[in-house]
Amino acid sequence: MPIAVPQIFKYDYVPETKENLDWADLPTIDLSKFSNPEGKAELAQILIEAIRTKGFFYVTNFGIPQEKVDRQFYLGSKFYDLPLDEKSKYIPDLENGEYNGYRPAGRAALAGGVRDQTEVYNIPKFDGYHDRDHPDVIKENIGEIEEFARSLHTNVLDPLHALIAIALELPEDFFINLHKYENPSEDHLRYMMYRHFSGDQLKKLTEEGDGLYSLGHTDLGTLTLLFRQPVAALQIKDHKTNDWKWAKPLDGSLTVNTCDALSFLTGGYIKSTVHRVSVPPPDQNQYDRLGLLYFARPSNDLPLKTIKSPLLEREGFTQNEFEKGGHKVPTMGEFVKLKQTWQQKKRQNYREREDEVIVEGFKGKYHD
Ligand SMILES: O=C(O)CCC(=O)C(=O)O
Ligand SMILES: [Fe+2]
Repeated sequence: MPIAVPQIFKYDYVPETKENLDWADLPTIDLSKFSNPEGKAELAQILIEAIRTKGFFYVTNFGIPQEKVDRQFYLGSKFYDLPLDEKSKYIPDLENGEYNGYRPAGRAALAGGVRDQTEVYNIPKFDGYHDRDHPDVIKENIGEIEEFARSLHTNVLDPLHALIAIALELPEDFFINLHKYENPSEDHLRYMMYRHFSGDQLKKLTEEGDGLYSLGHTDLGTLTLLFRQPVAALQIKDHKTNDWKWAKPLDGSLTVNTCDALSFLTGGYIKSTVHRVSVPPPDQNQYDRLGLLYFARPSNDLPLKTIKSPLLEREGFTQNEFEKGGHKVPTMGEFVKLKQTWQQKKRQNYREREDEVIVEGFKGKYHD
């Protein structure tokens, strides 16, 4: 009889940086206050202020045990341990904007003539419309992954969507209804691996280039959830000062940013937050950086027109870039397809495809 060997499922995080970085000062949404009416009203105000001034905020006390998060990092690390041949079986038609499955490193041209070393594995929403095959390590744990993804929807996205609706003076379930889990949408969970650069490559990237793993960009959905990431690399562009600040990992928290769809739906009242990923500080640049993210998006059939809200009307946010320019308003599904196609296309040169029209009224941009 084989002896049962206890399995160690903890993913080992790397030590935090000791460098004195210019950290962003971000507000926190403590969801333990969500269950009482005063707490909820207070959170709605903190959230809208955070979104309007910073575009990034932390969320704490969302009721998902740290062990479940650690397990996801562990599964992500196991996926990235697979040989390239095995992972490559799951590459979708990236050139035509497909993004669920595996994206290998080397598709983006970074500064200094260096190619990216970032791998992505996207697992779509379990809504019955995204049937995909996975390698064994994912397949064998798919029930747990589904439960985790659904818990993000219930424990994090639903309350945040309620708070945004309250702040915009809309019925509490307004955004929740646009994101119903059972409706087809392009939500996905992501394991992301930034392999570290060393030697010549690191030198070229940081000395000849701008030292960026990914250029300044906005995400295309509603909210992006990032699990605590001890390797400092994410930088946020401050809405007011335009300075780049580092996002600090905070224990037991999620870092959340607002994205394109939320900006379209609110006529630009909520901005899509610009962020980028830098080479980590010197005491961490020898580590690979594993990320765990969730990208939330409204239903595919939702037209991206400005919603009616008493607050938006009072403040004069009644048209987004499609409406102002007299362009056809795309649905969320159309917008995802077009922006993903722009994003996923392989680049031969740094900053290729900048200012390309993605949809009439919206161009592809790298933000400095
Ligand atoms: O890795 C990160 O911290 C951010 C990644 C990101 O911005 C993205 O994948 O859109
Ligand atoms: Fe992003």
